[in-house]
Amino acid sequence: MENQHTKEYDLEDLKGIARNLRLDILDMTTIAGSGHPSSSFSAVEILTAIYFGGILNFNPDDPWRQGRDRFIMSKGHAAPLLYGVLAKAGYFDRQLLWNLRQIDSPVQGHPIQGMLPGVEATTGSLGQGLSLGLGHILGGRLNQLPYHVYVLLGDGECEAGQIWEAAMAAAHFKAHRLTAILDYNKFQETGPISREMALEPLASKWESFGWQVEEVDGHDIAALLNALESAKKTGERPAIIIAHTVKGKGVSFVEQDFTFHGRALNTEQAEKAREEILWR
Ligand SMILES: Cc1ncc(C[n+]2csc(CCOP(=O)(O)OP(=O)(O)O)c2C)c(N)n1
Ligand SMILES: [Mg+2]
Repeated sequence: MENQHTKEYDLEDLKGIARNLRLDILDMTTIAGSGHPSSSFSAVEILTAIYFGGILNFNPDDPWRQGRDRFIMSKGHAAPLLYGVLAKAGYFDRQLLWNLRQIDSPVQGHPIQGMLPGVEATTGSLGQGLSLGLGHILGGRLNQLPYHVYVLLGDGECEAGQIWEAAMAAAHFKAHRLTAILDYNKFQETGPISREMALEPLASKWESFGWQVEEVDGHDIAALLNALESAKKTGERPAIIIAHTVKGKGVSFVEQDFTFHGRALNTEQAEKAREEILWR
């Protein structure tokens, strides 16, 4: 089978991968002295489930095979997480991770398509990834390639109107192989979502747009895997998994502190964070 990662890891392995990804994110951003550690920590379990839980059909030895499943990091500022995952999956040497945000490095602050194998889209300008994902679905339909497309959205990102255009279009085009995962950490850059521009009632909004909706604890890998499996069986509807998460998850003094958005930990904070990630 082309998917090298199907059933390779059990739940304990996956939790270990998640822990190591948090350490990588911490090191990448602290070395760079900038970046988005809290946005990356928030979605660690989501990407662990997708890439290493046997959900995504991919092969780093043949990264652009036409029939591959696609993962699009629509909240592109969580690039450190994506890079950590792609290195772990074998797309490139993990030494590259320590060049985050350096001039001319392929691991820029936001993902750039064409600079690294496994990066499916240039993102960072929020709001575009769901439309890109739908485009892949419609292209796959024309080419008779039944691949699945996964798109990770931020909750602040869902304040962008293009998300809702894509939501409407995906239902209209019966994009049942499209799965969005919403990293619902309740914060965006400048404060709580409920204050900046509230999204609730969120599940019923997506349902009314014609999507299959499931809500899960976004740090529970087993629950995420179940939800990702049911998202493969939606009849004709696209699916969204609303994953309730904690921004900064794993490091107590970063959790829910939106002033850490776009701020790296200094070396002293990073040492405390490392202890917590390892032992908490
Ligand atoms: C179109 C656009 N507007 C504004 C920004 C600046 N920006 C970067 S991250 C961010 C907040 C995103 O919040 P959310 O989607 O909730 O992500 P997370 O909480 O996971 O960091 C904003 C406003 C941007 N990158 N793109
Ligand atoms: Mg958020």
